[in-house]
Amino acid sequence: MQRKWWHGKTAYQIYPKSFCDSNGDGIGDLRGVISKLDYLRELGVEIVWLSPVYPSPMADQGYDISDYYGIDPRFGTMDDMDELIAKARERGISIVMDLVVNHCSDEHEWFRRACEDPDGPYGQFFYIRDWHEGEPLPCNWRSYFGGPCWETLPGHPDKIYFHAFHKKQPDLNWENPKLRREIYKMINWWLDRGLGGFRIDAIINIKKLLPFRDFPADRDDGLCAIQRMLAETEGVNVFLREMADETFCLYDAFSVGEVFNEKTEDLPLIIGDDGYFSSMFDFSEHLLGLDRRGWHLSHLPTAEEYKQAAFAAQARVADIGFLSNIIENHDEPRGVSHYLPQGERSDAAKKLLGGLNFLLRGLPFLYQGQELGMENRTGWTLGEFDDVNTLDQYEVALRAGLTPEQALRAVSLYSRDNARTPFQWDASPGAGFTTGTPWLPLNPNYRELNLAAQRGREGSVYEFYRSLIALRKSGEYGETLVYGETVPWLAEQRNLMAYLRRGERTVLVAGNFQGEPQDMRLPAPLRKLLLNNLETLDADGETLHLAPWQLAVVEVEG
Ligand code: TEU
Ligand code: CA
Repeated sequence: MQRKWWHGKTAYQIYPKSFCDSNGDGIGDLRGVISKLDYLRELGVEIVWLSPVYPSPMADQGYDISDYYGIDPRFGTMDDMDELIAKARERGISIVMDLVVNHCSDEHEWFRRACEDPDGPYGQFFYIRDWHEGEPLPCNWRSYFGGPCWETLPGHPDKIYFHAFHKKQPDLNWENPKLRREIYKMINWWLDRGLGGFRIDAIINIKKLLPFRDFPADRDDGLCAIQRMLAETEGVNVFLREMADETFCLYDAFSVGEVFNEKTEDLPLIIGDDGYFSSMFDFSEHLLGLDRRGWHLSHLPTAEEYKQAAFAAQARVADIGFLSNIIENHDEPRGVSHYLPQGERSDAAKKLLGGLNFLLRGLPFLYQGQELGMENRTGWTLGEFDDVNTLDQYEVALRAGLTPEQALRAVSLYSRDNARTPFQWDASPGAGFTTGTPWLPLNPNYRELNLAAQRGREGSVYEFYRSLIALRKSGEYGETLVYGETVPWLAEQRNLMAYLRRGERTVLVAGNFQGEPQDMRLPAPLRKLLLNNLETLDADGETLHLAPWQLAVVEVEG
């Protein structure tokens, strides 16, 4: 496998709206991010992915972009962005932006012009069809945020346009070479500004199954999940290859795809040596227990399910390329509230989950606050939710017959807003995030759970993450942890998640994924203890006696 400049780095996702507010308006901003660059360096991250900061009406929190060449005034100015890129670079950090090109905002100039003249050139930038009241829609696909994928074109009662997400996010027509050229031009404009690369949003959706057609309904709304069409669609690889050749490859830029529903045989095309993306997220753990019929029918994953999914993903990719490994992002509940049993909030368990994920082969991505062990917010009321997805799922649950209380409980477990509550810097009012009123309520646990309480405190979750990052960067073990193969160890032993990373050296990662002690046979004699989430480790010649939630990282004889 070819070596790449980013392989040995740790990446970190910032959700700008909730990271640090510099001017007291309750909304995080770029000057806030700049003020925390030294913090990010101290943590050890070297790639920072910023969720969208472009001008946006915020129907989907910036994932509805009305100008690809600007910065939303809520977040700052283009000068702030340039300063951020430059100051980050001085600290050895590459800035990666979000590339949202499956759709734009209905307030983007392209869409406005398409509405003015649907038969003109900008009409071809979207999927616009003729339609009359009473006729069936071109297809019965359900948009990700609920309801049909079709909406009346403003000003044209006899025309409709396609949107895979919110109706304020019209899909761009990638079949049109003019549109594709506009996108590539914009990507290169940003790369010329010194950007390290992009995280590429919802990208598998850019190829539509054409002509549009129906699938059997999967709920009583007569619609069918849009993912169903993705399974039948061919040809997305052609667009993405072209995009890479025209943009990322010219700059040796980093690119990580938000790829769902990929076909195994396509993995080399996607993330192989000459793949069109540097990396792609591993969502196999995230998908565990999710029921497409609604969050209220979903179940939380068990330790065994988590382990098997992670091992399967590692085996599937093996040495084809690098997955990007996460326990959470801005679309998911907090990993520690999702993958650990309900109510389990010990630091040991949080470190176990984080360490098991971080040390897998691939590129580790942390999501802001993960390094503190931030948790789902509890006690949500309906009115406190901002996220469109959550509000839709609440309706879905009500329609399925749940009481309002049951529906609220169900969506509280899965809401994307759990990850979007402000970063907990300290115990002051506003959590050090803002001097004003935060745009989304804080998690009330910020008084105890915050950076100030953990920084420099031996044994804190934060210091544990710093050690993980340092170990992966170390001269002695870096090579093994970055490039070594992953070999599951005793995969059948219940609630034990253990694996070897085998490279120059052999490192054993052994996690007791339960609240009871558990013994584990060693694959080879112990050489050295590298990391431990508890104070002591009980081992004899052949066995590790793991305490509840214990994670031990040890070098063994190779
Ligand atoms: O998410 C794409 C995506 O596939 C979502 O349906 C995701 O599965 C869902 O949010 C989970 O609840 C990306 C962004 O990450 C997300 O924030 C945006 O809302 C979406 O694209 C539209 O741009
Ligand atoms: Ca602000």
